[in-house]
Amino acid sequence: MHAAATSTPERQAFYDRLAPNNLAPLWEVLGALITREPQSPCIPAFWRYGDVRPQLMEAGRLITAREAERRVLILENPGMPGKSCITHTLYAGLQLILPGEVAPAHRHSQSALRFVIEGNGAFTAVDGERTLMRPGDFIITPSWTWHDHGNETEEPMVWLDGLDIPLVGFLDASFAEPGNAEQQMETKPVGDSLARYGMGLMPVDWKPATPTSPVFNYPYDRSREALETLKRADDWDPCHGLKLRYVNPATGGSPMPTIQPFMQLLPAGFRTESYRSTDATIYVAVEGSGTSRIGDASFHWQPHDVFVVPSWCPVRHEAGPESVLFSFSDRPVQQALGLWREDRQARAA
Ligand code: 1HN
Repeated sequence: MHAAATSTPERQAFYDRLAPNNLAPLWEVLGALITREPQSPCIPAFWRYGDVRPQLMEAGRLITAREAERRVLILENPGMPGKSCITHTLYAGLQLILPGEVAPAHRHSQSALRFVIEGNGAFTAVDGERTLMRPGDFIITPSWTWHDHGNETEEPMVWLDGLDIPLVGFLDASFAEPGNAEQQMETKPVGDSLARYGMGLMPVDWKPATPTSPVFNYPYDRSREALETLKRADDWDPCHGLKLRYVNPATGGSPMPTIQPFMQLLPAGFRTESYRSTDATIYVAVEGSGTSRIGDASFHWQPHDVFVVPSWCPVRHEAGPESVLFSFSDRPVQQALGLWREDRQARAA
């Protein structure tokens, strides 16, 4: 926006005298501060599950879930090495819990989502209620809720964690507390929240006390059935195929205030039109296979692969067979602040 000012020895000498007084000239940095378009350190990135899985299993031989507290390989955006983030505002990692293991109870101000990758029937407990994890389930651990995980099955359990860690860090609002027992007392039966709040019904006098969804597991069989039924309507969005967002049934808003997840179906051979939005988005391939062009990058994905679309970077997806993609972003934050934008005619990626 603003062309850089010419540097002269006299000006430079002045800047050097400003610095000890904790002063700096705006005109030297204005162009970098206020850009015409988003300039993100986040770059398009891709993780092939077939490559990550052996290293996750190696982590399983080197450290227990108990010792690690959470045995996770962080998916670090290569544009921000060492920063523990997958986009500028969000964190993601792949977590492994082996048969017989426990990941002890704790709580923190960061909100977390889980998207289940492999395994069948290990549990996560949130505020006294366990839910069993199945592939494709979307599970939330809202801010400041107690949570622990355990695997009482015979198979390894792997899921993708998504947290708002960088965002909360930027706001200097991180708090955390360890549980006083490794596992929480079970105070509600399995399935309680879904029955109470997730069936198009609500307890008659219930009023939401927080912006967070009272449902904490959105099982894949139900999400998949919704896509299966709706695909018969045949009204494909040119940029998204058939794309649904997960909601807090009490408000219609996102399940957690900082992260909006989505589930979308692309019919066989479907090519989406070039699209961009200001919310950098993390995708997980669930079914099928395809290719996504993100800026200048091109990634061929299969189930369990993860990829990232940075803010304002044009994306096009092309499905091979019928495909399902899960994704999530910080869209609710941007919308609450009046910052979110999209462009449905993005220059061809
Ligand atoms: C966390 O609590 C979990 O509860 C996973 O499974 C990943 C990454 C950073 C901080 C807390 C979990 C995490 C995390």
